[in-house]
Amino acid sequence: MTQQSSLAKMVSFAIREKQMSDAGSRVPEFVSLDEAAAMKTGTRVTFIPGMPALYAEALKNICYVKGIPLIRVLHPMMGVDKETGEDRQARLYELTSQTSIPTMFHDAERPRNVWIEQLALAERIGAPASPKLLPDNFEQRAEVFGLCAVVLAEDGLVWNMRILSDSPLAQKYGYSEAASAAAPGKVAEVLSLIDGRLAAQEQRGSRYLVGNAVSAADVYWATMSMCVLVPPPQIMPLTRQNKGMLKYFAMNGQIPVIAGALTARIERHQRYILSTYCETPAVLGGDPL
Ligand SMILES: N[C@@H](CCC(=O)N[C@@H](CS)C(=O)NCC(=O)O)C(=O)O
Repeated sequence: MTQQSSLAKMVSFAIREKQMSDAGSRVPEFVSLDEAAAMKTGTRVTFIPGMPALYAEALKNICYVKGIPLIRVLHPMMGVDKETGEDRQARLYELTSQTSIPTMFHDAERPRNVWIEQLALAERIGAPASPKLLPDNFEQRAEVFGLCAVVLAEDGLVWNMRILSDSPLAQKYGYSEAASAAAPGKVAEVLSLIDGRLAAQEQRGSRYLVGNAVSAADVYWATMSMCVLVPPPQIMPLTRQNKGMLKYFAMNGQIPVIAGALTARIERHQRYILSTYCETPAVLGGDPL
């Protein structure tokens, strides 16, 4: 081995050691919903430890890009408490008039429960030097919101992913045999739209979905695309809690019409955005495997 290559090896080993010890030391703490609701300062977002619930994971990534420190809050699970018989989400409903994950509190403001409001808040409270995720240019902003909506809003990619098969969650999102049968085609249509955009952008010399800079569309898309394209553990580590979910996501990506629409370009963009702009390996809490 030459002196140079052994030096390079030592440096890369040192970097890896640092990354591993960073990841190890970043064991996140979670406060309870009641504690979060009582706080009058800080940005508090609900999570399930060990579980990259997609909208929560995406909001975490958005806040990371915007340099917003987060206080993590335990999102109460669906169902009833075995001991008291009470609805575990009653307090969440009382505070937010809904139960979906994540909810976001900031200082003493009203809670935000929907991605479009959470994004606007993050853009407003982000660090001054952080990237603008909603372009000033209205034409580009329309593109960013349009792309986000076909991924995150009703009847978008994630919505349709949730009704691919029947489950209590699918029932909440309007599962029916007909809707479920149409879902893979709709997921594939969104994938083709994203791929077409990335191809056109590549032609213009841009690695981003809109314009020449990272936007909310890149961060949301790169995160939500995990539901059909699971990144490696260096980006999304395995935990006892997410093992089943990641397996399910990988299976979604194997449904023929979806597999046919997934491209190397989509994969490259996902990996680039997550590893360049977001915290990786993702810090999830829970029980790492
Ligand atoms: N409310 C969010 C979406 C978050 C969401 O749909 N979360 C789902 C899981 S993927 C959920 O928690 N659903 C259960 C519920 O609404 O109680 C939004 O529209 O931005």
